[in-house]
Amino acid sequence: MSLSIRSLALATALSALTLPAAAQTAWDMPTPYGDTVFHTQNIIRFADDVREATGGQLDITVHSAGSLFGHPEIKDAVRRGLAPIGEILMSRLANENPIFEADSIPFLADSYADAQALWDVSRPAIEELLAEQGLTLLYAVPWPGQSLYLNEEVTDPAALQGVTFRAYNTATEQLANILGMVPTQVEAGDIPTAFATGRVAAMMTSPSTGVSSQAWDFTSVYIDVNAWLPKNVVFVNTEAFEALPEDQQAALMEAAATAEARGWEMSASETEVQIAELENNGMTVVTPSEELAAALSAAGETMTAEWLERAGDEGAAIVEAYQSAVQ
Ligand code: PCA
Repeated sequence: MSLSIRSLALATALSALTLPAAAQTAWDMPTPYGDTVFHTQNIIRFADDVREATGGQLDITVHSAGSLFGHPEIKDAVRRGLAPIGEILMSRLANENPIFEADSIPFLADSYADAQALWDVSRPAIEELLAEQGLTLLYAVPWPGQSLYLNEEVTDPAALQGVTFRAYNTATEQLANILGMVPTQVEAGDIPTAFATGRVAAMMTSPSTGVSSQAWDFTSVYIDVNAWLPKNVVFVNTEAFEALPEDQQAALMEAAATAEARGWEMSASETEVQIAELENNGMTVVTPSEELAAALSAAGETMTAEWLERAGDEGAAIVEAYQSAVQ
């Protein structure tokens, strides 16, 4: 070998050796909802932002629709480090602490301004609860307001008695029980099958999930109740986070703040669009009758009282801080 070829070979070998130091970190990110859902779209942009800000060094691959871990498994998978980062519906953690489901109490915070105020006052407690499990909160984004999907227009709340109902957390289960409905837990991706096989006949969810599950195929009436705005949270395994170089940690946090602001805007701006989409596909869009509105608001009051009992002093402090913020 000539000297120059030899030094070229040496240089190549050396650069191969130095590669691992600059190697990228590849993170798999399990999420529960489908690719067309705005939350997932926002996460895909978040991953793009992180990739760009780190010059490709932190590369997050989004595994949507429960394809890597099912929704019920995602939090533990991230806690145990099986996946470094993930997303869930926050109120799914209500069995751990009622603070996680404050955003699922009907009519406590039913506008974007109120939902923002509730998030501002509950965020520190949520951060702390997650930190105790080795998780670092990145951001939270609400779904549009939750409304009723039925097969016929209901004006008298008595007509809900005995109707089978698709629930997605303990709060929706509790609400169904108060209204005399029969709840069954069904993941968002399984909604069409649950209706098609007759397991459920009604649900309460956002216009976003109504559209992504093509609710017009199995329900005909959308009652615009707009009762609460439950949030998805994105969090990272704290050890995995701390293992990143500091500039990447900062880039991740910055992309998270951007994703939070963008997600709230996406949520608000798609509410009307998705209700129109339900209507365009043949659903009847109505406002609740006075009787139905009264029954739902009474259910909300019962649920607020029961939640305050469960959530103790910490819950009371959050609700007080919230109420003085929105006054
Ligand atoms: N969509 C999710 C949670 C709340 C919402 O609007 C679902 O129905 O499962």
